[in-house]
Amino acid sequence: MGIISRGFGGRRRESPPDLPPGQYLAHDFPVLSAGPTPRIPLDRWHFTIVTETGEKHTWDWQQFTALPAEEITVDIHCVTKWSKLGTTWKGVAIDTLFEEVESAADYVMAHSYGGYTTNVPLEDLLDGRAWIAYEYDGEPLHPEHGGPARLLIPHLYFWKSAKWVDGFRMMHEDEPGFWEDAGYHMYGDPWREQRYHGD
Ligand SMILES: Nc1nc2c(c(=O)[nH]1)N[C@H]1C(S)=C(S)[C@@H](COP(=O)(O)O)O[C@H]1N2
Ligand SMILES: [Mo]
Repeated sequence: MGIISRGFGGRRRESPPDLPPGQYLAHDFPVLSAGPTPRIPLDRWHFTIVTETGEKHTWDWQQFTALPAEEITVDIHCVTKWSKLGTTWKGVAIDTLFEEVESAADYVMAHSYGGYTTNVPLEDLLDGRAWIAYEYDGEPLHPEHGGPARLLIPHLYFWKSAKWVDGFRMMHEDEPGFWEDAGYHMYGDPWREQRYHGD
């Protein structure tokens, strides 16, 4: 078999160490949306946190983009098995929003324009682990990828990163969002391959 060079047929295919189990590298940026892309004019955009006591904190676009923002470079992992390494974003850390919000609840339901929802423990949104991103790759976030602004929680499967996000509802108990209610995992850690309920 001398005509087959080493490394072509002779080696097991190994996934790169920075890919969670079962994932492959995507070189484009797939669009995954469960419905039509909502178009939200910036002068009508709002983001609202409703606490467990019913208190509301709202930012309009001007107030939101006046908050301190960060450049973020992270890997993202979709449950349909594509991953994208080193994506770059600009956004506001969720920590920054919670400097203005008093809450004793442990869970968040993220809500989006268009009706999508997804649940996340509050602690997973804090300590610099999640953002509301409004730029991707140096450009305003494209509507198909969730613009004007989307949640970005890179350490969980990407369905948790709600596109067109418009608010959080604080909850004492964990409740399923859109995909979680359809059988996907309540938490969704890609490194533990928590794809579906029961994984
Ligand atoms: N509002 C909303 N957010 C969403 C979705 C959706 O259908 N609606 N799909 C989720 C899923 S399953 C994935 S993989 C990512 C896809 O983001 P992208 O289209 O920017 O790649 O968005 C997540 N956020
Ligand atoms: Mo996904």
